Amino acid sequence: KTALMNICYDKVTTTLQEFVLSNKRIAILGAGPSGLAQLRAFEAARLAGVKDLPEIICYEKQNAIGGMWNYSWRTGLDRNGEPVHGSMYRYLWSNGPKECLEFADYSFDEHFGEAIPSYPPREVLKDYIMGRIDKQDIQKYIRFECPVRWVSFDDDTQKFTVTVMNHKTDEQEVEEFDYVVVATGHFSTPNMPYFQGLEEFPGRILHAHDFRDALEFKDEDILLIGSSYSAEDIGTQCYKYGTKSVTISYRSQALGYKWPDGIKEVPLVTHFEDDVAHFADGSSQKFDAIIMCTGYLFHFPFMPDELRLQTHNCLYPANLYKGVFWQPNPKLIYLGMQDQYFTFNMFDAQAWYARDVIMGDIELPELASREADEQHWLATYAKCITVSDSIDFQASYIRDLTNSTDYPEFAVEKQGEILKEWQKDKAEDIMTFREKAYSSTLTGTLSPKLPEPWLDILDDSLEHFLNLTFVKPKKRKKVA
Ligand code: FAD
Ligand code: NA7
Repeated sequence: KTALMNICYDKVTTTLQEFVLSNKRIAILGAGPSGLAQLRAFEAARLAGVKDLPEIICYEKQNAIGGMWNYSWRTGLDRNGEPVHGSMYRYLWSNGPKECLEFADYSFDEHFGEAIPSYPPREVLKDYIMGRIDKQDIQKYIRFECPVRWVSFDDDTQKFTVTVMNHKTDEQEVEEFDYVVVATGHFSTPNMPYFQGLEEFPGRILHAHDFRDALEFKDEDILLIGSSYSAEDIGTQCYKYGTKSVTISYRSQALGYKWPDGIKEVPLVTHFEDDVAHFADGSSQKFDAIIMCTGYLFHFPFMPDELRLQTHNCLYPANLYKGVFWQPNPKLIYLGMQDQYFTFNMFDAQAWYARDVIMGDIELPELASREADEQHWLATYAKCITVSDSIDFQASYIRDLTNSTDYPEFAVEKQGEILKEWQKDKAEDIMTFREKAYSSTLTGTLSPKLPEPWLDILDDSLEHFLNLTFVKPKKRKKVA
């Protein structure tokens, strides 16, 4: 009798669980790599036979998936009058080895059917990101041209209300959800500083967010302000496509690479007089254009203060448990908000963890334990001094997440070592580091090399790149 009662009880609770879970609704805001990782995490559970999946709606401002990788020629406003999300430009090549961003459940070898070099151009990387998505299937979850306008949370009902503008129907939509996943990225809203005299500068003044084509600056003397990834990449791009000179003005620290003739670094601008910039070391120079490579703002205009992440670009934004769950209300989830050595595989690690929490497979501890965990990570982060420390920190953060889920193994520490090699390659020669080749930690495949110097490959299209005759690695002779 007891056994029978247990079976009945099990049935009732299972049905109840199914009922409760299948009634859960999740909003994913943004269909870039982070939002797609969240969709993929649930899809992986479905493929593994999990039935009681929640209902998901993904709201995307643009008219296609891919986020930042969905290149847009537009600047300013899009066709719906919304701020253009894209900051990517023509001729952009991966700025880190592809071996360190490989999805653990979908290798480059599987996607391309052959080995490709370690630093592919933008279109090639985009093709890979899209490759693991079933484009037909995914459309049913995503509402395109639907920028999120506002998110609120009701303490009584414990539900979020999400308001979006559906530009396709020209109507506002309001829906309730149990969880909200914010995956709207943080490299889109320019941080645009002011320097005295800018208003009199006669040439173009733009932010890296609006930079699209290096050829626009051919034969010009250009000034880049800022000294991080955007400055080094836009600077080297412009050099590659025939800019007369590139001057990089730094605030805290020079990039310090061995620059070719035609690129130099100077301290911060103090002020402008007409087309002349004056620098903190007393030097001055005339310029044709200024590109602010001064980073991006974390911008969530659709979030009320009590739900809004407020941080600068760093490896561990405060107020997020496991770098993901909003501490005061962990039903609000932020993906991909870290500065990024690792990208796509880190977004996956976060999305798999978030899925398991939503599904009830991982139980979140109480607020005090969550805060203690966050403090532990923040204290470790505070001890990071070198770039190597930071890479190790992000690798151990990812390992901490993947330890608790079924996301496939991808030797994140080994990838960290590749990132350290990447740093050395750049220090050795910033103009040739993309000619190096690394081995995939998933398949063991050693990438072939580019057949020509990166500086000489001007056509970065997918078609041209895949038609290059890559230099295959020499087979090692067997030791007798
Ligand atoms: P995003 O890709 O920014 O996607 C966010 C999505 O949210 C977008 O589709 C956007 O339209 C949508 N969205 C925004 N606001 C709203 C709203 N209110 N409502 C609805 N939807 C909204 N990473 C690398 O791994 N390698 C590289 O070489 C590399 N190069 C880069 C070069 C540049 C110039 C930049 C800016 C970034 C680069 N990155 C690179 C980092 C890049 O940001 C990540 O690879 C990745 O795109 C981040 O994914 P995400 O989904 O978090 O954000
Ligand atoms: P980052 O990496 O956030 O760097 C921003 C840079 O801008 C950094 O060097 C800052 O100097 C500099 N900055 C910020 N404000 C100012 C002012 N007011 N004056 C001078 N310099 C300033 O942004 P990036 O755009 O380079 O890279 C972001 C992503 O885009 C990255 O992942 C790439 O893949 C592409 P600081 O060192 O703080 O003094």
